[in-house]
Amino acid sequence: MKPLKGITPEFLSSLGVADWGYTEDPIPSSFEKYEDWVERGENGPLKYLSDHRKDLRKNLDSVQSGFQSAVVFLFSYSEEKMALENFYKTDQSNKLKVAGYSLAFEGGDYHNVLREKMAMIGSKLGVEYSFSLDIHPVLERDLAYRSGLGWFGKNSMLIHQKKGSFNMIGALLLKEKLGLEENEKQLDHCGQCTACFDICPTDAIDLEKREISASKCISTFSIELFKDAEAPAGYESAQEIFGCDLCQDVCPWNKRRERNGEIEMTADWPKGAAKEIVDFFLVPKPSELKENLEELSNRGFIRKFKGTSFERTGKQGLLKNLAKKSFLL
Ligand code: B12
Ligand code: SF4
Ligand code: SF4
Repeated sequence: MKPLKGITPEFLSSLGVADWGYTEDPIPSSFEKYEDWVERGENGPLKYLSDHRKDLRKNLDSVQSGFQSAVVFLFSYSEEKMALENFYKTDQSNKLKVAGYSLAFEGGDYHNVLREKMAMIGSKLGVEYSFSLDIHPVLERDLAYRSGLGWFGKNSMLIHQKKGSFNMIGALLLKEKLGLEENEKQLDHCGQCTACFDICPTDAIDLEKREISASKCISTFSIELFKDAEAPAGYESAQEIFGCDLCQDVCPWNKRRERNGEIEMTADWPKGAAKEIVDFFLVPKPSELKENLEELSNRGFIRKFKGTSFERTGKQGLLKNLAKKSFLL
């Protein structure tokens, strides 16, 4: 990783930055692809992608008025993801699975954690900025693509050739140019591989179009829907109860890193809220987990999981996820 305007790579790494890129281009290269996807209804229940906020994604100027440049970061959670995978192999594990990002950042909601980290970088840069971090009407994979941070995989993940795809994307949108060198855009390295398509339990990936159907993706059902809803076919027997990493687990660009010993194991994992989540969701027998969740009051749930990714989905949302599992009927 290169230094960023006098900020050392060591400092950036200490914040979990796997790589960063820079672009002065406010226009996504794939807006038409996104619009077509939405027009075909592939956003399913995610209405914020098709309402008035859709067109805001055409130009970064709608999010940062007077936009001149963006510094884009990949925040890695490969280390915690590897620790989680190792945990799944132990006798302690109840064999249920959750999205790796939810157990990274010490179990804290990445929106809060990464915002703080980017604010530290922003203040070192000494510039005025606004954030783009998931909830903003920005095509963030495209922003990372045009900053040279990766290519769009067939599973639609932004994949970095050296750092894989277990990275969250965050950006500082600036009203001035920093005049930094822009990386070359990364070429597609999926080749003939179809591993993500082959593994997806709900058939959510369209290989040719290189997109996913949000209605069929386990992540939509299990994270974004808070009340009773129909589960996508294939969900009932999958081990995933909150989000899904399957199409990344099998990706050779993640596996290669693991095989080559490039991922440093997090020694002290899980800690903080991550430990609370592991102990509650990933240790008790699935039927006990369901009972424990039912017994917890809504307030008790919020107290226990405040500041984590589970807070938003909530007790009812998680009970809905468990209710659709065939092994719990
Ligand atoms: C809506 C959303 C979802 C939805 C829909 C996902 C989807 N694929 O659309 C659901 C709930 C299913 C979801 C799931 C997940 N998500 Co999500 N999600 C988003 C969100 C908020 C918007 C994405 C969006 O606009 N979708 C519309 C589709 C059409 O766009 P897209 O998926 O970005 O795909 C673009 C590229 O694929 C590109 N493209 C594809 N092929 C080609 C080919 C060419 C030639 C070109 C030019 C372009 C191109 O065009 C598309 C439009 O830009 C973003 C945050 C953000 N503001 O961007 C996070 C985001 C995409 N999610 C993220 C994550 C981590 C996940 C999960 C891994 C979480 C989990 N473990 O459960 C899964 C992964 C599922 C998957 N395989 O995509 C990260 C991805 C990081 C990365 N390295 O890619 C993001 C960027 C959040 C963040 N700030 O880090 N997510
Ligand atoms: S996250 Fe899971 S359900 Fe969604 S596309 Fe990937 S493998 Fe399929
Ligand atoms: S699993 Fe294969 S096809 Fe899918 S994103 Fe990774 S390299 Fe591309």
